[in-house]
Amino acid sequence: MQTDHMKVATLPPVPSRRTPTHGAQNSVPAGHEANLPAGEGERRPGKVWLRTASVQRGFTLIELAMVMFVVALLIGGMLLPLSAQRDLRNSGDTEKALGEIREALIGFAASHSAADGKPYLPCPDTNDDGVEDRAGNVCTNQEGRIPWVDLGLGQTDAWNNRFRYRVTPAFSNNAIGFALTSTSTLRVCTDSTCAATVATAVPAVIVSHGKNGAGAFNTAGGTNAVATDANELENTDGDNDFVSKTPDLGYDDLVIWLSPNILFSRMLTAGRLP
Ligand SMILES: [Ca+2]
Ligand SMILES: [Ca+2]
Ligand SMILES: [Ca+2]
Repeated sequence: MQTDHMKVATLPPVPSRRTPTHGAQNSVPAGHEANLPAGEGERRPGKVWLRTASVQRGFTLIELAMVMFVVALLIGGMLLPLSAQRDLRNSGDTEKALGEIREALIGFAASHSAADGKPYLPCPDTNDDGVEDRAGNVCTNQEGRIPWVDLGLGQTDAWNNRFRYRVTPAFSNNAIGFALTSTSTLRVCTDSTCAATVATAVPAVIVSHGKNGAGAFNTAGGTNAVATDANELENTDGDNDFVSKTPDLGYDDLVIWLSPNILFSRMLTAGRLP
């Protein structure tokens, strides 16, 4: 007679936990065994492979998105500063050129004698040849381009427009030169109303019309379209008032002037006055 112990011993064997029980769905497809860590496929074949593959796909997409995001940031972050850097460089180059024009005007006065032996400043160039234009002893026009040939300077600002130059009659007559008593009515103001001034009685003003170039003399011998900004218009309307102010959306002109005191001082140092 068989005991209970003997009956159990004759039952069909229980499948081992190591044996796959989920059929072909959970088994490792042929050829993918190499993706499993060493020994992993043998211990936990189907479930391990599925989890690993799905996690890898997810990270790949996230990483791709992150890389694209970072690249977009880098490109956007580099382009803006490059454009800003170019504007800064152009402004810096033009400011340097304006400073050289001012020095050259002083040098011209120190080296040129009017008929009375006194110094004088050059007249503006009015026909775009870089040479000053006179009618007899006075200027054809008190305002025009800087006479870059007479001054030995570059022809344009960084935006390829001419520099505007206005000079006072009392300082540009080559029969009667200027003296310490000579005065000017040229003014540089803080805005187009000229309620406040930056400088008064200046012998000469030089203007670069900036990046927008509005109203500037161009290299084709003509003039660019006039400005719409009131402060910029003040620098092209041909009178004795100019505006020098902080740049804003409408105003980007660069304006310098010849201080009468510096001019007189340099003439005294050079022995040209009194
Ligand atoms: Ca000329
Ligand atoms: Ca301008
Ligand atoms: Ca004006």
